[in-house]
Amino acid sequence: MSFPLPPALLGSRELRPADFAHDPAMALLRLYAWMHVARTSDNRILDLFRQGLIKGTVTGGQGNEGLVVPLALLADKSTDVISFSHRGFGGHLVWSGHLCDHLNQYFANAESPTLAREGNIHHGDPAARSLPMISHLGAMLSNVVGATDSQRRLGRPAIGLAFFGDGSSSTGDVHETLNLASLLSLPILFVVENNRYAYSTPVAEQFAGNTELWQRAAGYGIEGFALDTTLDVAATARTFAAAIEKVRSTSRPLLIEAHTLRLRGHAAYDTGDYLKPGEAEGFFARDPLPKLRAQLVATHGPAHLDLLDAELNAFIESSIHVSLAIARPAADTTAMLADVYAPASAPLPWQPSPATPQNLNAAQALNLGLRKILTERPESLILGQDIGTYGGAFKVTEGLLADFGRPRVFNTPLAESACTGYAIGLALNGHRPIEEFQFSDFVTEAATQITLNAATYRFRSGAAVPLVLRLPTGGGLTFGSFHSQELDSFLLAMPGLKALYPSTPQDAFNALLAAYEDNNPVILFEHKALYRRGKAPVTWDANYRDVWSPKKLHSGDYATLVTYGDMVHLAEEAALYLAAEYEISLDIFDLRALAPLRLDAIEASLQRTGRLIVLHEGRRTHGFGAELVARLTEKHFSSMKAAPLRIASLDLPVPFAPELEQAFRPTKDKIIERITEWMG
Ligand SMILES: Cc1ncc(C[n+]2csc(CCOP(=O)(O)OP(=O)(O)O)c2C)c(N)n1
Ligand SMILES: [Mg+2]
Repeated sequence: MSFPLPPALLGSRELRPADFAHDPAMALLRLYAWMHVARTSDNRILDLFRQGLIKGTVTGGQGNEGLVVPLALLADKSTDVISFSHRGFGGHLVWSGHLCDHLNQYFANAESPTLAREGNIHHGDPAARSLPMISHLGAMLSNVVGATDSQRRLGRPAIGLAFFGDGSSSTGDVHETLNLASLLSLPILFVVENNRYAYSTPVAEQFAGNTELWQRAAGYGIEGFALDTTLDVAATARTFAAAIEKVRSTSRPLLIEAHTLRLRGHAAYDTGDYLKPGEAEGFFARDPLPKLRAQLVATHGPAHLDLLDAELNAFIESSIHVSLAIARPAADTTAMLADVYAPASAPLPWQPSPATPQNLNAAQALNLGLRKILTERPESLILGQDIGTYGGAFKVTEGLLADFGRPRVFNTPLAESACTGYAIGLALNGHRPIEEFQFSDFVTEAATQITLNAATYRFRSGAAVPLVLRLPTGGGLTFGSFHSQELDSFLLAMPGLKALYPSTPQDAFNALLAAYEDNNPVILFEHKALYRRGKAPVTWDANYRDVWSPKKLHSGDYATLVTYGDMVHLAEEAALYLAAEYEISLDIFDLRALAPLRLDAIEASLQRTGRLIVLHEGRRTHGFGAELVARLTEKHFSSMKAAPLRIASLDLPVPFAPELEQAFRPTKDKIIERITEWMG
């Protein structure tokens, strides 16, 4: 269905500082036209919600147009990066697409830009560097920082525009991101949309002491100022234009506390009964849109403005008409499931090196892989805590900074959430970051970015996030509860993540290359005990992608044993003992890829042996073995000769003392004991 032709005044989405000098009347009319369309559309969206034609809820931008429309018009849409907040409908309209595209999102129809997988304002246009929001406020700021850095690295004079509310200013992500942007000296315009409320909570209940949010800028070593965007739209636009220019030319972040309005409450369901008497009327009295209109009436006459409004309103109504007529999407679960991951990519044109095998431990194999990637792939970069001069807590990145330089190998502050969000932004714009977590345990700090942002990106926006997260994992080293965990089932309960878990130096090298070239966020679990467990020959392996499938390590007929990581080696030792003492042999599989699971070879084995043993280091309850056992037995129940056996760690926090930790996790002796008991 074709979309209605927009009125001529909406033909331009640009506003330049020079426009105010050359044709101030036209500049004001353009601002007014976009603000009016934003306001009226937001109001109509609220009506349509109340009529039941829009589902979920709607968080309107009424009152915020005087902030977001000038900024969107002034930004360079051909290069800048932006992520609007839930008050940014007017900004979305200006940035890209037809009004109908945005309405399609609200109607969640078959032409919705998120394929109706997301609702209301949770859309964007990643191809045009408008990064869609997730609900978790503050989370998108670091994405803007990453994508802007990516643009700059590609030689483009981009800036980033990142919005957050007064309420959101309390999140850790906002703090982490302001610090990171300042540290990396990136050109980001941070805009606090201060409407003095977070849902029903007034600013007085949000923060104490200095409530001037712009003054926080000094703490990050950046400039900041406050601006009341409710007074005079032209003056606001001129101030924003100067701010954009400054950020672009200095490549430094800037924080603007923009005082703004929330005219229709928090969301469609908000009754506003927490407001003081007369407070809502006070908001409307400060509304900049009628003031701008009155100014234009004085210059152009009332009839001109009436005509303009009528033309804009007719466009809105015909756009609503068109979008409403588009059918709701047919529920296609196959298509939805197919879109959780970005499609398989062609292998990268790797050099066949090293051609001669090198005797390396897993840490050295990973270092070799990182070196290969940095040498052959200009879009790669490596970040993490202490990975620079120090070479990482486990020395996996040793020497890389010296050889490849700080722009591509750099230390990050203790800010796992913002650093992961930053890596997501880089990945969205064509870079391929590899992020090292100092210990896998610290992924909980970045849980939102990993599981809700990166992992869902493809499904909800179509954009790929090629990102490698390296997680030094597992226990057995007396590191205690917070440096020893296996978080595989915790992370992989969320859709959209891939995961590899190598157990040998060669597999570690191969897994790194396979993870790197994948167009999805891939978690590389690196067991800390394996880093220096022993050396083995490592070489270029043309079949490196085989790490996405299990590897059969041993053939036997009594049972099928599935394991991965450090446990692979214990399983092999236990199997030798069982063969010698009990004369039973096992089919042993090193799973290697935890997501997606490819179980064909294991299933064939299980059909033959009829007995299943799953061994892993993670805790038993909700452990990864529960999924493996369920999948394999529900499919092959009729071939099973015995109940499946799960060998895992106890349901405890990882205890510290060596004796306690040994009691917690599987050991060779316990594996033998459990299997022999099970054999009866
Ligand atoms: C991290 C997080 N916690 C809670 C919420 C639920 N929530 C949605 S909007 C909102 C208020 C946000 O206030 P503010 O940042 O000032 O933005 P405003 O809605 O006023 O524009 C809350 C609490 C959320 N989206 N994200
Ligand atoms: Mg607010």
